[in-house]
Amino acid sequence: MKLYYKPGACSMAAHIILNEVSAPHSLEKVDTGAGITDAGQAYSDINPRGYVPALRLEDGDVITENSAVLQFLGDHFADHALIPKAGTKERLRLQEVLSFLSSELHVAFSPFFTKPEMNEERKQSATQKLTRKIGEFDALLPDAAPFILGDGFSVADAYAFVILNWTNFIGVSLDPWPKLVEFQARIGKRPAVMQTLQEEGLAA
Ligand SMILES: N[C@@H](CCC(=O)N[C@@H](CS)C(=O)NCC(=O)O)C(=O)O
Repeated sequence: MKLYYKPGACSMAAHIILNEVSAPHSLEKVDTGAGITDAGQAYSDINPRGYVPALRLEDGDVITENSAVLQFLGDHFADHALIPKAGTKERLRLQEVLSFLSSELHVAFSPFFTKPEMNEERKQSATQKLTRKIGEFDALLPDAAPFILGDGFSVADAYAFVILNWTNFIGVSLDPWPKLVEFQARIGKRPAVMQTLQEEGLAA
C-alpha cells in the first residue's frame, strides 16, 4: 500500500494505523498547494479533489476520504481489532464518531489553515465555533474509559488525536478540557504514534 500524505495533516491518522499494524507500506509526500507529489506526479491524477489522504492499494485502486480510508484499514487488518465488525451497533457508533470528527471537528479547524490572515473578529468567531466543537467531542469521550469506544484503541482515536494535535499549531489550549489533555497524552505515548510523528518530522 502507498499512503499519500502531508506532514501533520489528517492523513497522519492512516499513517498511525499502518504503523499500529506494522503493515508493509510506502509513503509519498504531497505538496497539495502545488498539486504535485514528491515523485513529481500530478496529484490530481491520484485524487482529483487534491487533498490528502489517498491510499493506493496493491491492485492499483485508490481510496480517498479519511473515514473511508480508516474503515478500510480497520477492516483489512481485522485481527488487530481497531474497528468494530461491520453491521454491528458498535460499528454504527464508530461511524457516528468518524462523521462527527470529519464533518464537525476537522472542519472547525479549517479557517485557521485556509485563512490564516483573517481579521480579529473572524478569528474570534472561528475560535468560538472551534471551542464549541472541542467541547462536544469532550462530551463524547467516556469519563471512565481510555478510548472513544471504551477499552480498545480504534481508528477513531487515531483521527481524533491528529485533529486535536492541530491546537498546538494555532495557539488554542486544550487545558479547559482535562479529559482531552489526558487523551492526547495517552495516545501520544503509543509506540506507533511516536513512530509516525517521527516519520512525519513532527517529533518533539
Ligand atoms: N473530506 C476530506 C478532507 C481532507 C482534507 O481536508 N485534507 C487536508 C489536510 S487535513 C488537505 O489535504 N488540504 C489541502 C491542503 O492542505 O492544501 C477527507 O475527509 O479526507
